[in-house]
Amino acid sequence: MSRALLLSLAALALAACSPAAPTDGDDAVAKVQVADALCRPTPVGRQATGCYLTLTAPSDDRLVSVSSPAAGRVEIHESRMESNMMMMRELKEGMALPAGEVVELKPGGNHIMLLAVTEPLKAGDTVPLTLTFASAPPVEIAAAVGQPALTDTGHAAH
Ligand SMILES: [Cu+2]
Repeated sequence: MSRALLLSLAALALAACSPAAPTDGDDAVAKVQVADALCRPTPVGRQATGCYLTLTAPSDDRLVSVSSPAAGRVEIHESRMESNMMMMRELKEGMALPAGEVVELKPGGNHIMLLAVTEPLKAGDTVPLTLTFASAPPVEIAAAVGQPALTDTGHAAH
């Protein structure tokens, strides 16, 4: 075999390699994984309550909004301690979801806030939630209603 032929075969092999390399994003409609969805029962006489869940986005994304037929309005909240009081604030821009990272919404931290809840939520009920993301398709889930386990802060603030 001549040297020139060997070189051209090598070039062909290289050329065949690069464009045919499989892309790792072959699942173009990868969904955000949602787990452990739980809403607290509505306190007696109140129409607002918090929901918690964990989100894992396949690529960098953002939880932009949540809706539910069980609530007139749903907001994404953060909780912070201010002067020894737990304060809540709406995250108007939603929440960043870094690729592959498990993002927890939990008591004492970020949570989903159901407002103007139409019917009282009792333990054992389920609440349909639709989560909307900046890039990934929306995800519909049924969150269980119940009391979350106490967190390491020792009290059950939402
Ligand atoms: Cu809240």
